[in-house]
Amino acid sequence: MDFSEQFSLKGKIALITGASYGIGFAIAEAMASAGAKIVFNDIKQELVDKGLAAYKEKGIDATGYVCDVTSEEQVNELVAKIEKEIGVIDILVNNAGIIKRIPMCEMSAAEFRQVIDVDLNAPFIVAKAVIPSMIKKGHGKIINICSMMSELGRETVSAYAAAKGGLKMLTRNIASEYGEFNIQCNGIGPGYIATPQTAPLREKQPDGSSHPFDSFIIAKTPAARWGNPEDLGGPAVFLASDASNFVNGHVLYVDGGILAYIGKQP
Ligand code: NAP
Ligand code: GCO
Repeated sequence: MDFSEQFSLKGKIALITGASYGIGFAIAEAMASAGAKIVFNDIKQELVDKGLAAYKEKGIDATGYVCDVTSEEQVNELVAKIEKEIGVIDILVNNAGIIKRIPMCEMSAAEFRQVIDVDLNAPFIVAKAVIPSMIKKGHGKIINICSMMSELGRETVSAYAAAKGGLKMLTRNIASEYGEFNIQCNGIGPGYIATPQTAPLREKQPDGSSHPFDSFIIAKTPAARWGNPEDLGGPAVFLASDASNFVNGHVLYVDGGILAYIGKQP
């Protein structure tokens, strides 16, 4: 086999959840470049339409559906519709996610549950919906978008860290339970990436100076920069391709080295 073929996604159908923009969009773009047929969902039709226009602008013939990934009924309908209209899903990227930055003792149980619902329960629901057909087909790739907060905590992100820590273990458990069916389940742990989700941490201060958190992250990252969504494309293609057929239950941190580094001395 030509070595580059190992990284090809030609003939594969990839479902990336929450991929109208941000990290999911960048991963979809990379997978499309590697030959995959892109299918995505978002919670609102207007965002699906916005995503379709953005994909078209990039020359990508993506298919988009409205689906709230926290609803098992909607997810099962989505997967059945994809299988009927496009084909069996070969690659699932559980990307959809939210964060609420609230001090734990000020966070309501409902707010905590909402984050867990989207960031942990939904990846379970979507993976459970696609695995049976992957087993029948004899292969499958599941990539869960974890986080540095799968490993570390910080103030105000208790629900998010709990969800992403759980997602790391769900990743390992899917790998354990379904590896024998030639299904590989791995995680990608992005570091701090410049997307709408982290925009509040990067906005300029009224006096035009950098946000303190922005400076903090730059000092904590050996690469001395925020990540871009495009930085995640290559790692995602690797984990979606035959090149990673013996990689299972692993979380690949794409963080510029932040998890390895104590931080620049002030
Ligand atoms: P983002 O810009 O906030 O995009 C999240 C996407 O998920 C949006 O399209 C959003 O749609 C969708 N979504 C949210 N809830 C949904 C639901 N119930 N059903 C369907 N779609 C839903 O986030 P991002 O920065 O691209 O992050 C994507 C993933 O990477 C998330 O899992 C996040 O936790 C993770 N991550 C991000 C970073 C970072 O620094 N940005 C780092 C590590 C991990 P709406 O706009 O309609 O809500
Ligand atoms: C935060 C950030 C992080 C990033 C990411 C880091 O508030 O600390 O939003 O949680 O989104 O998850 O890997």
